[in-house]
Amino acid sequence: MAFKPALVIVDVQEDFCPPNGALAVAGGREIVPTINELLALPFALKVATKDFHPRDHISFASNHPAPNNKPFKSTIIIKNPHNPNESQETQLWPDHCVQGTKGSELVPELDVSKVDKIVNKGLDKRVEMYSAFADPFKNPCVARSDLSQSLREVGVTDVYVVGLAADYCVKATAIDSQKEGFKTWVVGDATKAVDPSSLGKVHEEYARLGVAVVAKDSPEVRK
Ligand code: VGL
Ligand code: ZN
Repeated sequence: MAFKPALVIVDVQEDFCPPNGALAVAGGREIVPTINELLALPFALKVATKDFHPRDHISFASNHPAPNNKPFKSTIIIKNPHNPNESQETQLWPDHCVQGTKGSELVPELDVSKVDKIVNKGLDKRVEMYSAFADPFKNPCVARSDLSQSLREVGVTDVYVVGLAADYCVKATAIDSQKEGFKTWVVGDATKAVDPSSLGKVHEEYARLGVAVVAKDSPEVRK
C-alpha cells in the first residue's frame, strides 16, 4: 500500500512566539527543535505555511469600531462576499503577521533549508483563513491556496501537521487535510495552543473526523 507522507508546518512565525510576538502562544518557540527533527526525515514534501495578512485584514480588532473591538474577546459576523446568505462568526485578534513586517517572518531557529515550499494564507482582507487550504466559506469558497494541488502533484497519501496554534490554524488545517482525502496526523508535541484547556474538545472533533493525534516518537501503527 502506498505511503507518501508530507509535513505541513503551520505558522511558526515571530508574531505567534514569545517574547515579542503580537499574538504570542505560550511555549511557541519550544516546539521548534522537535519540528527540526521532523524536517530531517524523508517526507515527500515539506511545507511551511505563513499567516500573511494585509494591514486592513478583517480579523484585526483595530479595524473595527469600539466597543466591539476587543482582541481575544470580541467576535464579529463575516458575510461571504459572494453570498450574503452565508456567514461566519469569528474572533478578533491583535494586528499580527502583517505582510512585510518582522512579525510575519518564520522564526530563525526553524531549519528552512529543508522546507520545499512556503504557502501564504490570510491574504484576502475580507475573510478569516485559519486553514492553509482555504477560507471556511463553502457557497462558494472565497480564497484557496495551492496546498492541496501541491500535495496531490507528488502523490501524497498522509499529511503530518505541526505548528501554531493547535486550537486555530493547526486544527483548521488538519481538518481540511482529512476532508481533502489525506490521512491526517497531528504531532501533538510539535504544537502549542492559544487556550490549552480547549484541546479536549479539539481532540474529540479529530476523533469524529478520523484525524489521528500522535507524538513525534510514538510507536503508532498506520491503519
Ligand atoms: C492564527 C489566530 C489568528 C493561527 C492565525 O495561526 O493559529 N490564530 N490568525
Ligand atoms: Zn491571522
